Amino acid sequence: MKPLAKPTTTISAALSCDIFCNVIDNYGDIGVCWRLARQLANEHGLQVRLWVDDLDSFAKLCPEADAALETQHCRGVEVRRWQHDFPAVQPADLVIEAFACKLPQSYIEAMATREIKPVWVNLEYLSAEDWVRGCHGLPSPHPNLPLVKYFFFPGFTRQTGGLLLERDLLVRRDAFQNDAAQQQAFWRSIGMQMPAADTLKVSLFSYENAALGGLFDAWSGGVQPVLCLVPEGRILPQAGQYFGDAAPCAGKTYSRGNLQVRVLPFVEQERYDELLWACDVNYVRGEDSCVRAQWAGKPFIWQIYPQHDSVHWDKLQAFLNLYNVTLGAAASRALQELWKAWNKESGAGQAWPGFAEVRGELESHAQHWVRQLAGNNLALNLLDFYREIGRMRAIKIEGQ
Ligand code: TRH
Repeated sequence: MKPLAKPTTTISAALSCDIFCNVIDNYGDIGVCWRLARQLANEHGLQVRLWVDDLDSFAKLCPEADAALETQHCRGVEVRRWQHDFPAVQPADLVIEAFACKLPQSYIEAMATREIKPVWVNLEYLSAEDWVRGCHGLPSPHPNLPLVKYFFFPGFTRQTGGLLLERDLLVRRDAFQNDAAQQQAFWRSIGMQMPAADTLKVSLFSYENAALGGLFDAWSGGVQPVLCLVPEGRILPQAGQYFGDAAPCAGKTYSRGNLQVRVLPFVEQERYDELLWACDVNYVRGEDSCVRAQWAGKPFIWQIYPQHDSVHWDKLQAFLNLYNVTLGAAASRALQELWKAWNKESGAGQAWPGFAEVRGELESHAQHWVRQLAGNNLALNLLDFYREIGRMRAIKIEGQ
């Protein structure tokens, strides 16, 4: 693997950052914010305060956290409960509102009173759609305060803000994949022996999906043994139902034909990567797990977060268009068929054999894709953006 590009930005340890996270549902909002907070604090030396309005969700990703506390320190980050009565605090130098959550009015007013105004960024959802590159970095002046908010879009091309990637992630991934002892330790940690070499290992993190039974049928009736690892969550009742169990829970194992299903506990965020690295194929969903599956360099199937107006189909197709550019025609067709069947919740069992047939090509492609993306690091881009805004402001003041 090629070494990653050297960080282009060094920021003084005194730089402070407030990240605001409103948990809408599931774990994606807090998943992204928590990952970014740790990176800014631990890799770039920022003083990070993470304001979260749902500490129970946060504690799932970071089990050492105490959801009852108003203030706590976790992994180098100050984690604060974000509640209605917002305390009078000094706003940070860099203010990140995640996914257009609404900042407290008192905080916005306090930002406006700072002599050097904070760099205020709205970190948007990830999308591969073309319009993103035109909107990345755009300013939005506040209607009546001397403040400007900037749109910062993650993405897959150089014209966007890139993706969250820890500095050592790919090195740790490679070390894990080349070390049988680390892999054995992983399997032991989930209460299992290392599976036989001919077993296909699949992780399945997904929303409810009516196509699950068909997929399980394809695996149970297939020629290759399949071990499917299902983290506790929204798909679990359906997985249990398939095996006639109304109370599936972590630790249970089910078998039918050539399929074995094991239910896993929801693990802390850092450990989820190991699950992706240990498997041959990963089913992921939403936003953050989808990015992690890409860093794993393995074939994956993405269940996109469904939106009422069906705009998620455009988003899915935009990603497929980009991802499939350098993929052979047969592999591209097989991948699209399974992804679309899984997202339509119909026909995933029929689409599976085609996908399994091109798995080797999909795996090389997945590794090539990682190399293509790895130099475009969101945290570094964000810090470069911060510096650039500061530089532009200085020029403007000098020119006045
Ligand atoms: O949970 P998600 O579906 O999250 C979201 C939200 O619904 C959000 O509102 C929506 O806008 C967004 O999707 C698109 O999927 P996501 O983004 O993959 O987040 C899951 C997080 O949980 C991710 O950080 C990985 C983590 N995780 C663990 O930490 N441990 C686990 O065992 C598993 C399975 C996941």
